[in-house]
Amino acid sequence: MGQDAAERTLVILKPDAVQRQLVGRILARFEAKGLKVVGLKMCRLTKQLAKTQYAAHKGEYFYEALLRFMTAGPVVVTVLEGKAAVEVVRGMMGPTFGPDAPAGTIRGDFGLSKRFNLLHGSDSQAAARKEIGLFFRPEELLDYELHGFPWIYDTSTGEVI
Ligand code: 3AN
Repeated sequence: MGQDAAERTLVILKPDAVQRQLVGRILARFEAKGLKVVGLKMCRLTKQLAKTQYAAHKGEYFYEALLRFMTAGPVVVTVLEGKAAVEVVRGMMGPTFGPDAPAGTIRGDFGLSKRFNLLHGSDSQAAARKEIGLFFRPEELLDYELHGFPWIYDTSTGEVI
């Protein structure tokens, strides 16, 4: 029974999450959900990497502020794997800014700013593939069996349900 059929998504714990020492608590939520951590690193975005990551927002009134924010300190970047990982992670993050995000979501529970919003999660499978490639070399994504897997999903029929 393989564990590798699942979807992957990229999550960036942004400079405010690192500075507010929320990295462990946020990662713990994803782990507790059953998502599998297959890549994890701490780094600091260069301006060029931030521009590439946020190319879609070039020209927006908040673009320069977004680049300043994302390059202001270290980030933690992780690749999470699981069924419907992109959608599941987006749901756990909540709407873009904390004041609008319902309690129970990460942004809703930890954020108050309309600019600093704690984390990024890929918004589609295509975006996930692209973003994972920006931050991780293939050999930095670890292939391993998660022992809890048969209790996170029902695998008894050979399918992952
Ligand atoms: P999300 O992070 O919820 O996917 P998007 O994709 O709409 O949000 O925007 C990407 C990033 O651009 C957001 N994470 C946020 O940091 C920034 N951003 C979006 N809208 C604004 C805004 N009105 N003011 C400042 N930053 C913004």
